[in-house]
Amino acid sequence: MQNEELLASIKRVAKQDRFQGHDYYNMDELLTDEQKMARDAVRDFVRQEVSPIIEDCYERAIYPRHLVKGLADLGAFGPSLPQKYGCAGTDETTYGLMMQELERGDSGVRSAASVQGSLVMYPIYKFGTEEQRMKYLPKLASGEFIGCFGLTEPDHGSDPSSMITNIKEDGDAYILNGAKMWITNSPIADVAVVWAKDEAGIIRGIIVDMDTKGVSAPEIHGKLSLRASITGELVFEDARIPKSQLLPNVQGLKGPLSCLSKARYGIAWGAIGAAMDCYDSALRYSLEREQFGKPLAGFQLTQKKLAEMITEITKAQLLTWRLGTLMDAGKATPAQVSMAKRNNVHMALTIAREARQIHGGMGITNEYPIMRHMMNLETVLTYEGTHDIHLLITGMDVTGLNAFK
Ligand code: TGC
Ligand code: FAD
Repeated sequence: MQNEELLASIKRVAKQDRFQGHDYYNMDELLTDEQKMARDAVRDFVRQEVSPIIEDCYERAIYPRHLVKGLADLGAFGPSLPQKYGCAGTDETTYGLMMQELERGDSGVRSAASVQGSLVMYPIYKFGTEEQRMKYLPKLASGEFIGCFGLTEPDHGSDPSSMITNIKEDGDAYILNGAKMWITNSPIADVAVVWAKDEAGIIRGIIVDMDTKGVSAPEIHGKLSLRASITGELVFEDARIPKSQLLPNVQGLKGPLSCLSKARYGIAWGAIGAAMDCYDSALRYSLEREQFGKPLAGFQLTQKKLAEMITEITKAQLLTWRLGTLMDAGKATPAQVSMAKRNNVHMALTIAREARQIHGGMGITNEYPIMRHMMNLETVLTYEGTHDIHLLITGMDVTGLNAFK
């Protein structure tokens, strides 16, 4: 559990964060001034608040909860939701750029923002009543409340439609039973958006206040990835949830899946941030480190690695910027989002592995961010739909044949 003493013990290092963004195809020319300002504000926040503490948090598996206030002040929680609910009302590209910068800092920090915004606030906004929106959204936007999203179960991960968590009517309430697994932020959450089957077997979303009797959230320990993020279970034992907490405006798996489309979109941008950080570090290291009397960057094999890295980053930037414009126009399909999530996370993981090689032995230390990004990206490759699930989504989209059933 995260207590104040633990948070106060987080070490701040004075080491300079020398990251600079990479923009080989002048992508900045495609961005508005507002988009660039939002990106740069998050970049500064990461430099000042995340970089100095992240290695210590990662090593000791501490979720830097004190960052929540700063993230809220940046508008990182649900930035594209309306201002009426305490959000910034930005476009989707701005949201993406913010996720890119946060994941440049650490995938766990981006996770904190994308779960809160896309998986908790978005369903309440999209599928909730006005009363539910007013009750929860301002508090989630300001960071007063932490939210979590319960879809995955111990025996139902890639196939959430087989879930067994359920609600049964009892007077003015639903009785919720079941268990969710691998839930980001559940041990520290104030509120959970939980997906459960009703008595007709239809998947419904319900907002659960975490202090409800019969609700618990044991922490999952022993993660060797995403260590600066807190993960737990959600256990429901005859938890009595008022009927007014049901999200009335969606039924079926498309409810949680449409939230995932938003979050996967953010991950597509986020992965570019992690990749840029690895590339940036590898480029600098290879120019400064000499072997055989010249910089590593002067060897053809190193140049091959660096040239392939910046090529893949640039392709991902173009793909993702275009996806952002489709999102803003309301035209992006879930399959297009899947392609970008899958491509970009794999691209970032490949770059992290190559960057690790360029750093030689130093690459395995926490002097450099590489190994931390690499370990984090193993989770990112799996959550929000695994690498192979997204491949099958693309396969189904282009062939019209469903390989899942
Ligand atoms: P299927 O029959 O294909 O679809 C059911 C209904 O949903 C619709 N749909 C979508 N709607 C919106 N957005 C999407 N992305 C959608 N994908 C499908 C679909 O049109 C259909 O609608 P309708 O009206 O006909 O009912 O469902 P299926 O059971 O065959 O499953 C398909 C599959 C395998 C692709 C899906 O189950 C899937 O994506 N599985 C992966 C599970 C997953 O991604 N879990 C993520 C858990 S949350 C998480 O990881 C958070 S990490 C947080 C962090 O820290 O950042
Ligand atoms: P499985 O579904 O058991 O898959 C195992 C392997 O089998 C994978 O390689 C998969 O690709 C493959 N596979 C499965 N089906 C097929 C198929 N049809 N064809 C080919 N291969 C297949 N979930 C939430 O609901 N909320 C959260 O906040 C959340 N946060 C997470 C945080 C972390 C750190 C992690 C690790 C996970 C989180 N998840 C969360 C859960 C995550 O979404 C699941 O781990 C993911 O969907 C995969 O499910 P699984 O782990 O059960 O793997």
